[in-house]
Amino acid sequence: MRKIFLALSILLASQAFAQTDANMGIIPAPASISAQKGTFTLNPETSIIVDYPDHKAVKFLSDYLKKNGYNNNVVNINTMDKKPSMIKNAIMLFSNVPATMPVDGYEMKVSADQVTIYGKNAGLFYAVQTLLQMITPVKRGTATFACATIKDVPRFGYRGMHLDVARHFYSVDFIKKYIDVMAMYKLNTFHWHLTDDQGWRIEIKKYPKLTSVGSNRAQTKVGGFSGNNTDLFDNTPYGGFYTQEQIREVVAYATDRFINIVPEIEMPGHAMAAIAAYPILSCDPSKNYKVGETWGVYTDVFCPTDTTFKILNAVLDEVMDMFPGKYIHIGGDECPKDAWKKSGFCQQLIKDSTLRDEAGLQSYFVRRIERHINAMGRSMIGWDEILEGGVAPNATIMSWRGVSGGIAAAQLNHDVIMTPGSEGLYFDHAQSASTQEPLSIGGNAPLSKAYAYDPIPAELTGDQKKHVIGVQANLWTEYIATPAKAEFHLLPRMLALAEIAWTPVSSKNYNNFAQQRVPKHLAMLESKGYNYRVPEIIGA
Ligand code: TNX
Repeated sequence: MRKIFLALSILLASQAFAQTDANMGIIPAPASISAQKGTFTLNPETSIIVDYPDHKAVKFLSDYLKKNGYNNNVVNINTMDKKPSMIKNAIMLFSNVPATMPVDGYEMKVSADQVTIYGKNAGLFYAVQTLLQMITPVKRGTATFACATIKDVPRFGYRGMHLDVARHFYSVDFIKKYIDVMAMYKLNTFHWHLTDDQGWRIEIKKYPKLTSVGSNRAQTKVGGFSGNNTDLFDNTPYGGFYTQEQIREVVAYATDRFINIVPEIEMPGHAMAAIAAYPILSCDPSKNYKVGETWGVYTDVFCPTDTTFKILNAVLDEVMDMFPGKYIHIGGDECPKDAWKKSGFCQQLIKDSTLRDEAGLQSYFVRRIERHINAMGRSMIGWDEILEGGVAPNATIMSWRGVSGGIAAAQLNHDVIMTPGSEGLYFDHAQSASTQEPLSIGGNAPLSKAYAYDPIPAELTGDQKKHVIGVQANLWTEYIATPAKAEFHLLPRMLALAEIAWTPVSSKNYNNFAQQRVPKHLAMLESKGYNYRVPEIIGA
């Protein structure tokens, strides 16, 4: 009997051991983490001690604690005459750290007596995100944290999540909720796809028709894609746009969470909404245009005339005024050349110049826009089609049609952001091959596929690899019309994105991620009001 009991307890112990999560529930897994015995208890007497009370990370933490029923005061260490090492029952956040510490890295030690955290700007904020993932509530005002030592720094400087608000519009409140969940997982770039054939969603004061006309479509094609089910229209007008004031509000909200916003203004293709508002932007201004009602690619595109550049430069000036970040995304994808082939102006331009053909004309278009963006002190990003006909000299390339565009661009010494649809980073795709998946576009991209992707192509040399500045996943919304469906497509795949963007390859482990950490996070996300898809967990 005793023997059996012993065998049973060894079995249970070994199972418990097998289930010990080396990453302590944290997503993305930290670069280095070691668990220690014991816990720190946060109770109503615990002080939050800081050396910079106005730090965004401190504000974020104290707001969080207040909202969740913890009433702890923030104390400035400079008003105390105790050495940090002597202080007990305190969570201490210090931003005055050695210059050698990376801006986005942090160090954290949770021991039974105190929690100490060191980090600069973003680093301190990421430390707070980690800390909040470690919290185990006990009762109102009291929680525990498992003891651990963490030293963390992201693998990539650009960790992006995209959202298409052109095909379907999302409210400011939802954009903030989207930014919130990005921040929890240490993503730092929100790529806001603001214009497309089916809608122009950003107010431009100088060209008011861009929104008064361009933000409204008469109806939406409901089902199918690219020519299928063309009779399925919903007969319902659809519209929406952000005022400049709302945009600034969102930019400030994101900045408080160390998220930079990259606005995308599509050109020369995906431009029907703008052309419907100002036909002068097209190669045939006498035609009647309307804002796109079906998905897919339209053959009417911006015409490379001086008038077009004058208007687009003025649009970009207002955009750059609203978005203070380094990058402006100008699209550049899927630009059919039909209209340029038919246009006498374009054909003459090609003849009179060294541009050999329409691909050269696209390159001319993008280079001319880049000159304007660079002159304003900013950098341009374009989808990988901008490599065709000669890449603009300073452009950063987003590789979406597989990884080949990214490889080619890095070989040309251009910076690259990897966002390949073929590798599981198109979150508009279904999450399995099952017919039970809701209507979606372009194959399927399960959680495991996104997780397995390594953004650095093996084909590159060491120096070329340095041009891969980061990774991004995209959420196109042709078939995603509601916040609930957007979250269903986003989660939990965005957690895999966070881990491939942050965690060193050597620390990645899909079983640990999917079996031990994701379930806990989905419960937490659900409590915060997020929808998600229940993933297939191996072995569960
Ligand atoms: C291609 S990805 C597009 C988008 C569509 C998407 C659908 C890219 C640069 N262009 O316009 O929404 O496919 O997956």
